[in-house]
This record gives sequence, C-alpha cells and structure tokens, in this order.
Amino acid sequence: MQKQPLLLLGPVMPYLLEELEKRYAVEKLYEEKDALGFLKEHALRFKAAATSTFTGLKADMIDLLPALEIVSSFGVGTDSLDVTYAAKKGIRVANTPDVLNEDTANMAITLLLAATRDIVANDRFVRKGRWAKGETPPLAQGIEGKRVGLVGLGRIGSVVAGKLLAFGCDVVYHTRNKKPDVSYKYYDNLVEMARDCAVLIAILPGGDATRGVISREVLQALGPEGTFVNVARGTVVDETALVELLQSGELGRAGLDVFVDEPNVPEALFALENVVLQPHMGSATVETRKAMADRVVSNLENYFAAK
Ligand code: NAP
Ligand code: 8YV
Repeated sequence: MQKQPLLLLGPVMPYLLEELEKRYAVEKLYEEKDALGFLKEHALRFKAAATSTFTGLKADMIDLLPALEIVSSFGVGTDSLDVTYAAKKGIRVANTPDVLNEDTANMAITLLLAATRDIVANDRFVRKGRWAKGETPPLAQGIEGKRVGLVGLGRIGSVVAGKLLAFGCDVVYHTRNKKPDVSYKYYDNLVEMARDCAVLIAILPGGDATRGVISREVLQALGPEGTFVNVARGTVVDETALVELLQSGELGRAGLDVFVDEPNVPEALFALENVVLQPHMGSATVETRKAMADRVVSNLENYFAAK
C-alpha cells in the first residue's frame, strides 16, 4: 500500500523520524533549498504535517498548505502554533500533553533546589580550589516550611504542587480562574502572591496572552530573599527586569530553563552566581521524549483512523 505523504516542517529526534518514516512518505521541508518552490509544486499532496514547539506553524505556512487536515506537534506548548487560524481553516492541531508532566515538574524542583542551595555556584567553588584554600561559601536557603507560589496550576503545575508538599512547602497559586477542586490558597493578584512567597514557579503557557505577566513589580515583590523558577516560556517574564534585579540583588535567586530568544540567553546572566541556567531541558529525558514522539505518531494515526 502506498504511504500517505507527510510534510515534516522542522528537524525532530531520530526515533520520531524513524517512526514517522515507517508509516508515512515523509518529506523534510527544512531540507529543501527552495521551500517555497517545493510547496508551490507539491503542497496539495499533504493532508498531514508534523512539527514541534520549536519549529511551530504560523498562518503564512498554513496558507501555503491548502490540503492540510492535521498537524501533529512535538511538545505541549502551542504558543508557536497559530491554533486559532488553523481552526478557522478546519485544520486539527494535536500536541503531546501529560506524558511530559513528571519530568517537567522534576526540572522545576531541580531548579528550585539548585538555585536555593547554590549548587552550581558551589560546584564552581570546589572546582576552582577555593574550598581547598580554606574558603567557606555563604550559607544557602532551605525550602522546608516556605511558601511557594505557582503561576499556573494545570497539568504540570499540579504535579509540581504535589512534589512540593513532599518537601514541606506551603503551596499557593495564581491562575486566571480559581480552581474549584483544589485546597491550595488562591491569589487573584500576582503581586500580592509574590509578596507572600519565598519562591515563585512559572508553569503557564507562553504567547501574547501571558507576555510579561511576571513583571518587574512581581519580581520586586518576591524580593532579595526570593527565588524565581521558570519552566514555562521566557516570554511570561519581563526578562530585562529579571536580569537587572538579579544583578542588583533586588531579586535573590533564579533557576531558568526557558528564555525569550532561545537559544540566545542574556549574556549578563553568565556572570551571576545567583542563577542556574538550563537549555530548555524540562521534558528532555530519554523516557519522556520517546513518549512524546509516540504521541505525535498516535495523534496522526488516530486522526486517519477517524478516532
Ligand atoms: P495547562 O494544563 O494548560 O495549564 C496551564 C495553566 O496556566 C492553567 O492552570 C491556567 O489556568 C494557567 N494560566 C493560563 N494563563 C494564565 C495567566 N495569564 N496567568 C496565570 N495563569 C495562567 O498547561 P501544562 O500542560 O501544565 O503546560 C504549561 C506550559 O508549560 C506549556 O504551555 C509550555 O509552555 C510549558 N512547558 C515547558 C516545558 C519545558 O521544557 N520547560 C515542558 C512542557 C511544558 P487558567 O486558565 O485558570 O488561567
Ligand atoms: C520541549 C516544551 O522542549 O512541550 C513543550 O511545550 O517546551 C518542551 O517539552 C519541546 O516541546 C520540544 O519541541
């Protein structure tokens, strides 16, 4: 039987490519020298496309694919996908929620502990021979009994909350809508929550609707003893303010997995000992990435099986 054509918009992990190629006649748009010319000639062949949160799918690309029925994206975030425009065109957009909850939540906890316990700074301290020279690093901060505010309490945020309880933290949260079925204290005002918290963890979607919600005022309210952790998207925080406040000490510490202009990270952060940096690794374990890849494939299969 002839395989259904599938347009792959950007590079994906080798396992996913293999699984797609087993089932579909995969064409890699990103390897075409003249992508526009290729689409002009071949676009009508593609009912299906695959992409990722890194590559995305914007309205201009949707317009170039008039036969498209489904796009299956690797990742849960939809901020790089024009879902509203796709829906208007009758195109299904599928993502990979839930399978990455545990590992992304674990990254939030890892960054929280790494930042508050100065793990990376102290690692450098040992490697530079400063311990051997008789120096003593400053005391770190504990998290037991501390109030931790979650900005976002969805699939991943709820898992983070459960893990924080095991560390003896007092979990509170801010979302647009108070959740009817949770007992954590709700704040409708993010500045107020930041003022009451030792730690803020951002785990809400990116995109225009949430741009800069963690503002300079919020970070100032968190204060010099406070720690900010971001496993959401770089865009949810005022990154300029974040860097300035970490430099001046008006914000204590940060653990950051995501940035506004990835893979470019504000260079000013490289010199700071009160920040732990990760290259967007929240879901990046062998186990979770395989589960996400399997979901990309099953989303396509379910669509074509009319499920
Ligand atoms: P989700 O289940 O849709 O939860 C999103 C939460 O954010 C909800 O509680 C929602 O509550 C809240 N929210 C939305 N807009 C808000 C706003 N303006 N202010 C405050 N809260 C707001 O999403 P999820 O599956 O947990 O994933 C969350 C995000 O994590 C993804 O969209 C993605 O960007 C990011 N992520 C990052 C990584 C990584 O590698 N670092 C991995 C996976 C996901 P309300 O609707 O009531 O406001
Ligand atoms: C991945 C993510 O890094 O799922 C998301 O929204 O940000 C992460 O899981 C990304 O999906 C890889 O494309």
